[in-house]
Amino acid sequence: MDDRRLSKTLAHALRHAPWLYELELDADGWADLEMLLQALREAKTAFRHVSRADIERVLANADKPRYVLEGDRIRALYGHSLPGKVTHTPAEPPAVLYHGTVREALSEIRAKGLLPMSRQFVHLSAEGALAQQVAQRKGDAVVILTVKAADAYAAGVVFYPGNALVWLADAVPPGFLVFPAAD
Ligand code: HQG
Repeated sequence: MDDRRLSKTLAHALRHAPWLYELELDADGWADLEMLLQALREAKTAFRHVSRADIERVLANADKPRYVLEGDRIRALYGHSLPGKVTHTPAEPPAVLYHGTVREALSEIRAKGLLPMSRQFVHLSAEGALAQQVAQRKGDAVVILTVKAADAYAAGVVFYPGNALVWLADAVPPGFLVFPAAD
């Protein structure tokens, strides 16, 4: 089994297009594991023998927690782009968070702040190094923005934990962002 491909297919099914797998997600983004396994078996020949053990292995070996398997159900922790919004529970964020982006996006971000774009939430990182990795997926001219999360929270911006290192927000106005001096 190609675990990387399986992980990417999980993202497709649980974050982006469950309807293509005839999956029903509840308001918190949970899907029934058995239904997911059946859908994967039918969707791709490579997955025709996929089992719970394969999913458990992919989750256990992942570089970071993206999914949670609980009893007979599974959900993506963050990253959703579904039309219906998945519920996350608000919480107080760390004082400072980071967002990795690319230079091309900066003028828009200066004007409008961070917006969810094609996802349901803005994705923020608890560590600069993670923000760096996130941004490198987008291009070479990487820029790390510091988010004054405590100030934003005090001003009413709502944050939600995704996993230990990923935080979500509906949007972050430009006044709570620190732009690097050179940009
Ligand atoms: C940018 C991965 C113009 C934003 C990662 C980013 C992450 C704006 C892009 C998770 C903007 C959206 C999410 C504005 C934001 N104008 N551009 N006003 N506001 N942007 O992929 O944060 O590995 O939807 O800077 O690790 O890059 O898949 O978000 O460049 O945690 O588990 O618009 O996905 O997780 O891009 O990444 P994305 P992201 P996994």
